[in-house]
Order: sequence, then structure tokens, then C-alpha cells
Amino acid sequence: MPVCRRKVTVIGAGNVGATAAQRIAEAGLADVCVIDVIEGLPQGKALDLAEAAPLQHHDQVIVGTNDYADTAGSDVIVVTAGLARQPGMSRDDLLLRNAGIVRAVVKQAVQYSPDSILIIVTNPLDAMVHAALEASGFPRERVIGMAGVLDSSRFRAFIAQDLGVSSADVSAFVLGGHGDTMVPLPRYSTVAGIPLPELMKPERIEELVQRTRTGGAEIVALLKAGSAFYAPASSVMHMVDSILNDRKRVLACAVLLHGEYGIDGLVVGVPLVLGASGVERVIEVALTPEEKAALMTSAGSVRGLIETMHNASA
Ligand code: A3D
Repeated sequence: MPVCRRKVTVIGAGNVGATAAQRIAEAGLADVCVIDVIEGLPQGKALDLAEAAPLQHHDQVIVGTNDYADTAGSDVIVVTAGLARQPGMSRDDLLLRNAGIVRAVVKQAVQYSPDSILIIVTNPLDAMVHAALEASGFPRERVIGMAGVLDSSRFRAFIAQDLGVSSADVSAFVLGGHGDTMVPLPRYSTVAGIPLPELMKPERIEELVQRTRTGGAEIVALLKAGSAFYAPASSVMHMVDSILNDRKRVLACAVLLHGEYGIDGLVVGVPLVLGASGVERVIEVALTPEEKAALMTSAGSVRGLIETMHNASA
């Protein structure tokens, strides 16, 4: 039987992109092609990663390039290309600049990989998923935003540290947009099946929820230059694993909703089943009026970004 090698392209060879490439190759998930606009950067990082392969015991091919032809035939394309917010740049400037970058890279990449599944990482995340949907023309099942996996992992890490238990036994449930408008649901978060509110006081839960919401900013404040990339890259790797191995993991991801949770036509983070064809099913759970209101606020902030993008391109 012919051996079918799987291929993942990572667009953007910066901190998240290069680390995601490393995680994917070293987990033996797929061959990896890393592409960036900067000449030499993806080639240098790919060569460095390839030289670690004998020590890391894998045989994945890792290629760095500036040419989209080299990305052809990818099963999954991870989009991390973008700019960081510079001093003096407004949030809207960043939104429009990154939307332009995401549209351009997605258009080029999907020409060479028309059957691929896109994982979007560039911020502002939910709006960039909209930009990628428009640029690719792909159905919502194949354009998925990475945010909830990271937010859930942060929440799990804080809960595990606080209770002095293994994070393997902690599962966390997060809805909504990435960042300030994230909606963690403690009553659906458990430690070995025990609901979190049975193990932790409400005030402490609220502190950990707040720390999770501002988890990205906490790391930016410590690093001073740049933002988090180890946990974001791990989150990407888990999504790639679930897709390539058809694991059907239930993960919180950003996807275009068609009426689920009472939201239509907006990208919002929800739990879904991630398998070989991408989003296989959105899982809906009953929400309290407060949770529902928080989710609507989150969806409303995504709507504002979409309007800014559309007004700018009108
Ligand atoms: P960084 O290390 O700056 O890497 C970005 C890379 O994109 C650089 O190497 C650029 O050269 C490259 N790039 C820019 N324009 C293009 C283009 N047109 N084509 C190809 N490559 C291009 O940033 P990073 O890796 O730390 O972060 C990347 C993005 O992910 C940013 O938008 C972050 O805000 C975002 N991010 C999102 C999360 C979420 O949880 C959603 C987490 C971490 C980072």
C-alpha cells in the first residue's frame, strides 16, 4: 500500500508559527512547510528544526520557503502571519492591516491546497476567521479559529495549580470571543468529573476566571516584547492532531455560527467536534440568562469588528 505523507503548512515563521511547526513535526503528525514574507527566516528556522530531527527521533520533512508553490497539497494550513500592535497604531489600524495580510495569504495558499482545512491564529482572532472565510470561499467546517483551546488550557493550568492536582484531571469549558469577552463556564468545568464549584469558593473561581481572561496580557507584561507562543503553539498542535488523526476531540474553537446559541452569521468560540473533515458538529448546551447575556456581549464585539472591516473595504 502506498504511504501517504501528511502535510501541514504554517504561514508566518514568527514565534507562534515556528513553535507550532516544531510541535507538529516533533509529535510526528506531518511534514511541515513554513512560509513567511521575510526571505531566509522560514528557511533558517526550518533548517534548524530539521537538524534537530535526529535527536528528536522523527523523520518529518520540514521545509522553509517564500514561495506558495511549495505549500501545495497541504492537509492543514495554519495562519499565524500578522503584525503585532506597534506604538501609535490603533486597534482598528491593526485590525485592517492584519485582515489584509490574512486575506492575501489565504487566497494564495488555498490555490495550491483547495481541499485543506484552515486554522486561524492571527489576532483579532474572531474577525480574522471572517476574513479567511471570505478569502477562501471555504465552508465554515474548514475555517476554524484557535482561541478556546488556549483559553481552556490556561484555565485548566490555574485550576490545577490552585488545587494542587494534575492538570490531566481538570477539564475546562470556555465559550465566546478570545480575551476580554471570553465566557468561562465554571459549572461545566470539572476535576475528575467533580464540578468545579464543589471544590472551590465562588470568589476564588472568579479570580481564576479573571486571570484566564487577561492571560495573554499577563504574559505580554512579563515579556515586554512579543506575546505568548508556547501554549498557543501547543493549542494549534492539538487541533492539527484531532484533524489529521480524526480523533473527534471536543474542543472550544471559533467557528461561524448558523443559529446555534441564537447567533447567526458571526464567528464565536463554541465547543465542537473536530475531525478529519474539520468541524463535524457544534455542541450546544443550555445557558443561564447571565451566561447567555455574556455570550451575546462577546458576539456583539465581534460584530463591531466585522462592521469596521466591511466599512473599510466598501
Ligand atoms: P510574530 O513572531 O511577529 O510572527 C508573525 C510573522 O508573520 C512574522 O514572521 C512576519 O514576518 C509574518 N508575516 C507578516 N506578514 C506576512 C505575510 N504577508 N505573509 C507571510 N508572513 C507574514 O508574531 P507571533 O508568532 O507571536 O503571533 C502571530 C499572530 O498570532 C499575531 O497576530 C498574534 O496576535 C496571534 N496570536 C493569537 C493567539 C490566540 O490565542 C488567538 C495567541 C498568540 C498569538
